Amino acid sequence: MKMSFRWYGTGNDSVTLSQIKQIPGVEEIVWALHNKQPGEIWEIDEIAEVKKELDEYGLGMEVVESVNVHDDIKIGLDTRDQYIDNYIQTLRNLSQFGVKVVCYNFMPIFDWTRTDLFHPLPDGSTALFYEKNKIKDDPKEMADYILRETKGYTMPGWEPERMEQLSMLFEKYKDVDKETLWENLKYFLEKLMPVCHECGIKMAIHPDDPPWDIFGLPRLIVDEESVTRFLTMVDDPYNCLTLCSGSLGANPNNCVADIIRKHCDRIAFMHIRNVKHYENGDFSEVSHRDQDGDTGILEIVRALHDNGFDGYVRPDHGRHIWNEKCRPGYGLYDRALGIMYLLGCFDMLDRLNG
Ligand code: DNO
Repeated sequence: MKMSFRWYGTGNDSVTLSQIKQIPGVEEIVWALHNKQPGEIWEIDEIAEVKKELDEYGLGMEVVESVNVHDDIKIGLDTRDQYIDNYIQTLRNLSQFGVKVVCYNFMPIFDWTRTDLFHPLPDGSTALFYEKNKIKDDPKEMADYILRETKGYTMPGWEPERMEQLSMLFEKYKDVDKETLWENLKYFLEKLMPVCHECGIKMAIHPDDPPWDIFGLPRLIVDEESVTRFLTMVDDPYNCLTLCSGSLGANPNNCVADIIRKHCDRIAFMHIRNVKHYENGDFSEVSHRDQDGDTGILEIVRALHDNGFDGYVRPDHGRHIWNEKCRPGYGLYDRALGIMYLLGCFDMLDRLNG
């Protein structure tokens, strides 16, 4: 297992590489070229710049999150082949720098969705929160809220340029039902797999967050059944998961540890975070400590450990604590605490079994 930390790049993140370097156990930076639009090729010289920065701190760049998938691929338009070719070129370029895992999602239009980015918790910190009743039919209000609250930082999937085109995007997706989306995902992955073998890069899909349909848009990777369907649909060791405990764990019927026990060999990347459920369907993100939420963090770590997980882990979102001003969910302090908790669990299991 390799511990990693997501970083948005110089000038685009409140956290610095020198701070990350001081968190015990972090070997890899989870990175991306955040200025790139879906469908654009990531050029060699742009990737080389990131490498130069990370090399200075002795931090690796083996995991990319995310190379985003162009909507035309998800919708299945004729133009998709050109965008798939570009994606393939990006994979080839990334492989020259030793990238091993590419995280992506196949969610139509929106990436992860929350209704409150700074919800107060009883201990005085704030965290990301989802209030079911606030997700109405019209996503415009949500989009405006998110753009306002991210305070200058763009949130992946909610970039202002995309949000300006919301009605056009909804129109393009109007005939895309769940089965069509599955077909388009299969088409995309089948084109990519030979290149992934050649380049040694695993494609690791991120589950849909929250794991249910929103705004009338279909969502695919939502539970154990759909994860199994996904892995068998393209049954290839390079077709993998970014298993996000917080995304799947938002549905109280999902047991993330069970999914790990069943599919550990196909998990390339773990996002570990904890969620607390409310009876009315709302949920709040909480600290990584097992007792603070309902996700079963200890069981998750145990399942990874017992099944010999050898992929990458990152603490997913953290709370905002000690008055930190940061990207929603992506501060330094609580994610660093999360790492220490998770490494404590992994180290203890190693010691007990060693
Ligand atoms: C949220 C992240 C997601 C993830 C994408 C993968 O914090 O986990 O935005 O990066 O869904 O493409």
